[in-house]
Amino acid sequence: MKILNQIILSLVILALSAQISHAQDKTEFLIKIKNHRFSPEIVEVPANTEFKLGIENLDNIIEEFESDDLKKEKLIGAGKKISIQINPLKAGEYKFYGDFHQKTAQGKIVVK
Ligand SMILES: [Cu+2]
Repeated sequence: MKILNQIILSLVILALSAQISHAQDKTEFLIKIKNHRFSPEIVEVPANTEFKLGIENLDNIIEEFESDDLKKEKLIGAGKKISIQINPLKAGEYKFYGDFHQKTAQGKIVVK
């Protein structure tokens, strides 16, 4: 009986940890910053789906990812990578830019 309890307990723990890792397993779309430009500049994502936006700054100067449409703003140190959680979006276009290099660092998320 004790062994059966232990088996059940470990199965429950397994199921729970699988759920947790699934919850963290959201698709990440990666954008790189190089020479004060985003690559890619246009990111297509599915509508009504939670996702992560990974932004890697390959420049040797700090940048700030900013989007008025998404209401997000986050600093990315030189050579650093950040990840931003994005809640499900309706179809449409959402612009973003690098606050410190707005002339070149422009992009948009196209939600379909
Ligand atoms: Cu800013």
